[in-house]
Amino acid sequence: MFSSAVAAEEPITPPVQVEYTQLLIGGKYVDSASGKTFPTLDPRTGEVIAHVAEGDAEDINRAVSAARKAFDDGPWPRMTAYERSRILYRFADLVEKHNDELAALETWDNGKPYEQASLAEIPMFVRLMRYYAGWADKIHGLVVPADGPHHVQVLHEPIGVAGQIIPWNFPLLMYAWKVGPALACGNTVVLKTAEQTPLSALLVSKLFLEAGLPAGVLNVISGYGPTAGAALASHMDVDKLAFTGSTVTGQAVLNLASKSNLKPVTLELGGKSPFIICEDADVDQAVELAHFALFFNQGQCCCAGSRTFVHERIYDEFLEKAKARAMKRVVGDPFKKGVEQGPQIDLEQFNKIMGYIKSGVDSGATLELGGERIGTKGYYIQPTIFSNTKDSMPIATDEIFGPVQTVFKFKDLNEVIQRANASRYGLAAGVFTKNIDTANTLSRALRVGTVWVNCFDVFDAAIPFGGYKMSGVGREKGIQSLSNYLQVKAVVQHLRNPAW
Ligand code: TXE
Repeated sequence: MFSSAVAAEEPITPPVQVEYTQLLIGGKYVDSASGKTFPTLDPRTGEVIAHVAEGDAEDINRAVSAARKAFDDGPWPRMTAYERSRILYRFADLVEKHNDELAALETWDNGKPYEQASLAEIPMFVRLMRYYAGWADKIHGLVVPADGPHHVQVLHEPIGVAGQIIPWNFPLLMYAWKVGPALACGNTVVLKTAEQTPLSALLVSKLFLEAGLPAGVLNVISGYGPTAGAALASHMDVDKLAFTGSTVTGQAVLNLASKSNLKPVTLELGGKSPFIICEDADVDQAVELAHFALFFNQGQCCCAGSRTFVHERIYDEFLEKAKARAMKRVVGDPFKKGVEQGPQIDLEQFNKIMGYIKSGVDSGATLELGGERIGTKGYYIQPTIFSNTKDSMPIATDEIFGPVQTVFKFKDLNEVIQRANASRYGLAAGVFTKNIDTANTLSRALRVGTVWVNCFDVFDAAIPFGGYKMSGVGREKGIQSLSNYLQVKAVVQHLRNPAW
């Protein structure tokens, strides 16, 4: 039996009200130009939480104009870097003060456990903002020694208006990853949130205005991808595009960017990350970490450890213990204390995951655990485990983005390296071993942007994150993210008296 009975109970009333449902353009909350709205749904029930202004191409135009004006006429890029830094710090303080309210809205709109949002995600948001606030007045160029009678400066300037498109799995954290570095570098922003989760970005942006962010510096558009998102990606007056989402949509926005004004694009896309458990591993610890690596956030993580490779000597013990752990996973109303797993984001994702579970069974993998919907309301899925999975099956190659763990057996390091790398993705990997030589060998051999050794999902603000191969282009977080939002200008000055 799963510890999932709570899903059947009446949903808890969220301890928060929805106050902001309009678009944020030029420092004001406004209706969409068309007057249209769309419903945002509670994943616990499928019921409407609120109707939100639906931005489309016309609203993107309005938002880009506002961002353009705030960039070209100021004050943002012309303010002192110290003053920009202070606004970001003030914003972080306000977010910290409103931690519980923001966490409640995030849980309501997304379905993630409230404890996860309030104890981890909002504090991480605050940490990210303070990290970028700290950078704002430390971005500077170089003076380089060039041949000839020249004084050469390399200036780092803000790139201009940044268009940013984010997904629904970590609405506030994705906001922080994108908006933090863009504003710290002196850019202005038009942010398009995911249609499934528009609410928390609208609330948190109100705090930004309260912190003193000038009008037009940050504009937030709720709306759909093919309308608002595509208009942003193809806008001629947007100087840079940052996108997080599926690989297919990433390809589409790259196309739109290249066909319009060749704006540079950073992409953070899908993954199928291997989690490799070596023969010397402590099995109990490995089970717990592999469980966390896959099931965290309902399995809706781009870097989820979704291919669990276990050495053959400990495979049987691992599988039994992994099943026992997953059976104890507490699934239910995410507002309830102690709940580890809430509902999936929406019906579309729910159907996609159930389709993959069926495909796993149909293609001959062994369904060790779960595989069913929980309850009749909302999008709850049992923690699910497959074994006897062939590397070529769709459940082994595709991003399922749900609570489905697939366990594979391996014999030696060379074999597991080859199999782990045999993926079109290259976002992240986990390695579990006590042997430092094994850890180093795997870390170097795996073609991924992040290797977590004896840990997983460590997301410090200073650590760069991004993918190899079809998992993306560029890095976010850390010092690396700043270069996404900076232009480099060389100023070459002829010296009349080179002796000095
Ligand atoms: O993603 P989309 P979806 C993966 C995951 C999931 C799958 C589909 O496997 O099951 O993607 O999810 C906007 N032009 N990830 O459909 O479509 C859209 O409005 C411009 C991995 O939600 O990529 C939203 O704001 N924008 C991932 C954002 O793109 C467009 C997180 C993401 O939506 C657009 C989410 C268009 N034509 C899903 N079409 C990760 N890397 O973490 C859509 N959008």
